[in-house]
Amino acid sequence: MIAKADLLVAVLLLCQSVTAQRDVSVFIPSDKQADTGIVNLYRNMAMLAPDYIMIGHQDALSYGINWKEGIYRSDLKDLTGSHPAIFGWDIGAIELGSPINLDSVPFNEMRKNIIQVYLDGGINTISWHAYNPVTGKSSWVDDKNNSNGIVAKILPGGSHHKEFTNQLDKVAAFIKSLKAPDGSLAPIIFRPWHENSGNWFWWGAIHCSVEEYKSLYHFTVDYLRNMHHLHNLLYAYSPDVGFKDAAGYLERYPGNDLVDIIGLDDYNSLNTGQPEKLISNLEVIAQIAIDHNKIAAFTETGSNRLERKEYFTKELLPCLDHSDLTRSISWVLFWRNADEKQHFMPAPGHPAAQDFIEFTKSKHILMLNNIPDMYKYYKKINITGKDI
Ligand code: BMA
Repeated sequence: MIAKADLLVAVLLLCQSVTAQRDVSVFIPSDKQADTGIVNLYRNMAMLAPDYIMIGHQDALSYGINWKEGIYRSDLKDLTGSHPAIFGWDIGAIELGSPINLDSVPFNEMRKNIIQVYLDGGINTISWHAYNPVTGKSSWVDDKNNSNGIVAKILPGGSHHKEFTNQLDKVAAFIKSLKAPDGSLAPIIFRPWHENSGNWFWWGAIHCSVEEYKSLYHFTVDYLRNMHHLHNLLYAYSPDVGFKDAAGYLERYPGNDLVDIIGLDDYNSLNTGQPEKLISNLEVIAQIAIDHNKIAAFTETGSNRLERKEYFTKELLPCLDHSDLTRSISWVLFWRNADEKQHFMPAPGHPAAQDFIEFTKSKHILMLNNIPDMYKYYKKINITGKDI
């Protein structure tokens, strides 16, 4: 007869071995012709995902709360000694032929920084606050209550399809220009048509049907992948909050052959005092990722100005570290440090600075100086000083 204690040990061992035995060879990018850098990046992210969460910051290298040089400096490096592991960029306005993006970041400078991040083994992710190809206005709509029907007009057969493909040609030209000295293109996690469950962008839920949204995403991937032969991209899908379960999240999901990252933008849950809502959202995306051999990521979040000084250690970390599922989120990206009025990361001297330093000391949290070159092949990755 097996003693109860032995049975318990056996069950515990079985549970522990789930992560250890994870077969990362099943993590294959949705692009079957993906460049080696992308294949290795995806595999390495899968290897780290069960135990570690990488820190990301939008426009980290372009400017900080009180500086604007754009010379490979970041508020996080000034504060902690390391840049973040994930670098967020936005190419909104590239489609207008503008030399600077919607937040005044020069594209020439962005290109240099993206290539340098790649050479340093860090991860670049690009969002796109695309201007409206029909009206010429910004991504944000004037009327959130009524459908604007823009998506229908830019799909194949629509009155403004050509304007849309012109936009995509400019996006493709920028991505093709991200060339390292060895001729390889910097691997990029592209995150188009984000926060589509809200109504604030022209591609939002009220403005297009489920099928139109899926067609928009499908057309975008297909055009970049097959027309422009870009194989240095992983694609992130990142709706905003509002879903209750996997079925809700997947309502507008474009499809497994188009998406690599199961993302979430959530500024709402913690800023309205609902950690249980954030935990539930993260668990939903983590489980979807596991079910489809994909990677889950907290693609946008933050607390503007960090007025709750212990936001990182007392609010966010307990949610990220809540369960095996929440811990399996690959990264969390905080929005940009525009100035004193709008910033989501502390700089030295900020009231939340010490709390962020403590947060980065968690054994689950990784910055750029913790991770290996993400474009190389490893059988196993050991993170020094962060033993799990
Ligand atoms: C918003 C704000 C804006 C910015 C936009 C695109 O959330 O940060 O100031 O223009 O994102 O980066």
